[in-house]
Amino acid sequence: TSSLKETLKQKIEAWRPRTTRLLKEFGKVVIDQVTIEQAIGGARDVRCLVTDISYLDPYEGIRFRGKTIPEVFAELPKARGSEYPTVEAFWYFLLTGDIPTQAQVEEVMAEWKQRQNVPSYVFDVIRALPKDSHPMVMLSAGVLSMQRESKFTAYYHSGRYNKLQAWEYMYEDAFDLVARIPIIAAFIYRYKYKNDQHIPIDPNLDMGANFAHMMGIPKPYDDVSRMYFILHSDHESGNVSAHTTHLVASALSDAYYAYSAGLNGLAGPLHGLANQEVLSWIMEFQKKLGGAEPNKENVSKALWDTLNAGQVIPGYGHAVLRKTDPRYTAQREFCLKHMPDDPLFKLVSLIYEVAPGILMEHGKAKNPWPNVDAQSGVIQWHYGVREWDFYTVLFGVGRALGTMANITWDRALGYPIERPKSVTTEMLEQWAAEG
Ligand code: NMX
Ligand code: MLT
Repeated sequence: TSSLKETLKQKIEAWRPRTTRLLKEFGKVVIDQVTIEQAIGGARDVRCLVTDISYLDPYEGIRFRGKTIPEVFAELPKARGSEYPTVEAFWYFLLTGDIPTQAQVEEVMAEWKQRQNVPSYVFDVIRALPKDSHPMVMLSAGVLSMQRESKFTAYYHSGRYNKLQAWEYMYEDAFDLVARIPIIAAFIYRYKYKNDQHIPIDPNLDMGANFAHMMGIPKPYDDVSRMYFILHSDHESGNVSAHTTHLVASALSDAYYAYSAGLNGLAGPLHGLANQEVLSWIMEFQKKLGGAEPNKENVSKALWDTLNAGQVIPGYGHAVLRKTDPRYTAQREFCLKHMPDDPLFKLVSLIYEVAPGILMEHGKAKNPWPNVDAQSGVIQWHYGVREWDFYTVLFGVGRALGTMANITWDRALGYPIERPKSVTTEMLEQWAAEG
């Protein structure tokens, strides 16, 4: 057993009594109540999920294992000559809550490499799809096709399934999946946009650097990748991709079934696809400008046109956040340091100056501030990934880290099948009449 799995085992065994005690001694303690508005309105703010991997405060934003984004970037071991931690170090941290030593990171890296062999049929499955299929379809289908590899499913059907040990098999699948998904993503990119010309894995590189290498993009795209995957990894449990993954896995479907489903949710324009929508909005805006300089007036007019057409401003608003997303800020800081004069970055900054005021005046969105998606595409664009329908695939590679850590812990803590109760409109009307 690797030291990561051994550490995880100790953490899990130490944690289990906390969950058991809460259930046995305090199971009936009320932590929330549900209003009609929440039942109809997408369960907003209803506290009914538990995760220890990350927590989202509306004003502060995300904390991964209790640490803010700047703390994560400062404290985790970095790749040599890099400004950002390795994804491997972050994976160890998400799973265990501990900052790994350099030796532990190296061990995770070695294990990661052993797990990153993508079966060749995955590429056949992707090639069998119509080439104009959205890259998220290719990613989801590629992930799903690996289901036959599942160690968890084999264990479930082995006749010796033990609830206390099930997490070990989920962990095996989860780790295989996170190691393989960047290879599949890079394959999709080169298949779809680079004449099907591929660059083999470099076994000497960490995950971020290897992804940049396979994409065919020089430094600092390795750091862009590390930053991007870490920032997109997790956003507590209620977001569509994490929640879907958790829900599907709660039926004891394996990691491949669960994450393929999660990716399908990520592909919605109100969720992860918003990063592609931001770029397409900007490109449409520039086309309409016809070479004129963007300024506050023409940006404001374009934003109002979008709102008046009944559409959302992509990259703005959030179901939980009530302030600028710190993931937006982290990427903005990267831009200010590495690409301050990029014209697209300047335009994104100009939008940031006017959009919140317009959304406030419009008066609908509860949060007028930008989210992660408003700032991520411009960095990809700058380093040459201009095929914006690929951007959500990058989100999906990052989100695998959080969701896979979560479903490993779901099994470790024995969370049951998720099955909330529904009611009818008539029942709501009756309760409304009763006050
Ligand atoms: N532009 C225009 N209208 C908006 C926006 C926006 N950016 N955000 C919210 N609204 C509207 C929303 O459509 C709703 O209108 P109506 O009453 O007509 O249905 C009203 O404001 C109230 O919505 P909220 O309660 O503020 O937002 P909700 O929690 O329902 O939805 C989002 C959250 C993120 C889905 C929403 O803000 C949105 O559609 N944003 C644009 C898409 C986007 O950037 N999504 C990415 C989110 C992050 N991610 O990566 O997943
Ligand atoms: C996410 O990262 O999942 C998004 O910000 C959406 C959310 O948290 O609801």
